[in-house]
Amino acid sequence: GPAASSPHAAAGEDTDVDVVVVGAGVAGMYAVHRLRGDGLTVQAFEAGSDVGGTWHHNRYPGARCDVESVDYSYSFSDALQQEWDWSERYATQPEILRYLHHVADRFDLRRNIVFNTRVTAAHYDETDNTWTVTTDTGTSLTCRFCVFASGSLSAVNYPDIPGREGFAGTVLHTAAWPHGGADLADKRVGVIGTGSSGIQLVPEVAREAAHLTVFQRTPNYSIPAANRPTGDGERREQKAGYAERRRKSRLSGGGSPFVPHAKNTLEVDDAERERVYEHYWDLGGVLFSKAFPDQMRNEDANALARDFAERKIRDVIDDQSVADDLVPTDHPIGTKRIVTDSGYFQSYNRDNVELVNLRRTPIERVTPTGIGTADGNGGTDFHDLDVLIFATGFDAVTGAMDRIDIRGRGDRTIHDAWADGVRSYLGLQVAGFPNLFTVNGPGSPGVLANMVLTSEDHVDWIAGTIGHLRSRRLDSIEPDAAAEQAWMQRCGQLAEQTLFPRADSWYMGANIPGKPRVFMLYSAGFGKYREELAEITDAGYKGFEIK
Ligand code: N01
Repeated sequence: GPAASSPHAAAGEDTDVDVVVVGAGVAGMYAVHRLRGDGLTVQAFEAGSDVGGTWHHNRYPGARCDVESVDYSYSFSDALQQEWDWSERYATQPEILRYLHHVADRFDLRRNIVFNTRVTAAHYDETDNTWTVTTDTGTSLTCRFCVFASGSLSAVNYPDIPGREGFAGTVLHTAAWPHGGADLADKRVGVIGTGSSGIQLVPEVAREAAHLTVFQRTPNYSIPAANRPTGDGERREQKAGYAERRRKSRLSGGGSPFVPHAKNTLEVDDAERERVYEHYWDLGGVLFSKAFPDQMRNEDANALARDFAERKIRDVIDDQSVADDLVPTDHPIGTKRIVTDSGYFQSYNRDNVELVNLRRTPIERVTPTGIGTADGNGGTDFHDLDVLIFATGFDAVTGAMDRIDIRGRGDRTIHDAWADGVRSYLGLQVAGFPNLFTVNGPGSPGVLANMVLTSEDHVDWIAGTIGHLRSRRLDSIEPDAAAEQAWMQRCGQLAEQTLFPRADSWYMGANIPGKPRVFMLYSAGFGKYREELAEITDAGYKGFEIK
């Protein structure tokens, strides 16, 4: 087994390995590299058949990242930064996965990762301060530290729709897409869900399928990616300026080198406002959230941004009665993640694409041959389908860990610890779970920022903290319950200053029935978070108990 091949790091260590890393996506891969480089013995487990996490599983046509590739890439090695060439501004999933495979090869990461193996349990033993990690292949090994790099958007959500199991055609989920691809040519395809995944997928399916029915519960804001190939000159410039680009990103709110306009929405005249909106719209995708500093805080400001977006959306749709159903009406723009698309709304101008508004005509059930929706007159409309695609998202931020039997002090499970609302100190540790670390955990900027940089930051902090303990011959670190509570309160207060709590979003846990409604992230920005984390650490790990 993996344990046998791992030499003990230091005399007197009584565990199989120093660290177990859960997950080999962007965060887990770097954790293996960094912790191993610090002289620790590391064993990673990955449920997928290879590295890549999100980019390994989400292979649906049209999948791309909504952060520019030049930013959504590792910064830990300048040689890596300089040698890798991105072909376009927003790379496709296959290119991002190729990059991650390149990283795994270049740094020889796979030798510390066991694939096709899902961690099912992690139990803390108080008597000897060790963790025992168990997997679905029967492996069980002990370690001093656990690093959960299990992802913020990895626990796949299938909605509980009556009859779902009985569909006789092909069932797919965007986040568990078949590796050989799916044959949609000349098929009647249904897509449930119009979040980022659904909206990226729709134009691709529309081109391929005989007929596409989109089942939309909530219309979403989506902004063209403004994607384009990266030219040689641009690439040279980007590489020459990488250090400065990274420096700006680390000071920014979202982890990429973009800042909002200098003035607030309501401080500029109509002409200037329109110019600023056009500029940020043209930058593409989520960057529109950053047009004005007050856009995510002030409802009147947000309403003006919504008006602009609505005009843009209506502009590209031929039939304005279809546009009526596609224009979002129930949430401020940006409070659900703005989607980055390539021709989404235009898809509805095609003869083979049909929109079903589930607010008006809800799904009644899935049948063996398709989906039945209420027809509005007490009857049922049947939509015949060969393929049914769930683009219904994830149990976000907490779901991956919540599904694992994680037990800390007193045999308390993480599920119990989070039952009344998620708790974490800094998104890095949970009280009662000594030496267990989370990467991009709840209470950190996580998915609100560029996940490659946030992952590197968290892994570096974890490695630094383990180094701190070892050099002082200390055994364990965990947050004080009081510090944790204060931190979550602060996250809640920060969120209250924004419009985020106004949407039924996965940020709020609202997409999962029964999940506590809490804004799960730190919303004051990546740069501000880094500052706070550094202050706390430099003040001798304030709020942590170290023994
Ligand atoms: O998931 P989602 P996603 N009946 O939860 C609908 C990142 N990402 O996979 O809004 C009918 O956003 C649900 O409807 P509603 C990105 O951060 C990025 O699309 O709950 N419909 C919604 O429309 C993103 O935000 C990219 O009313 C049901 C959809 O399913 C995050 O991942 C690409 C339903 C789910 O949307 C998640 O995106 C992909 C039901 N019972 C993902 N249940 C990039 O571009 C759910 N829905 C980088």
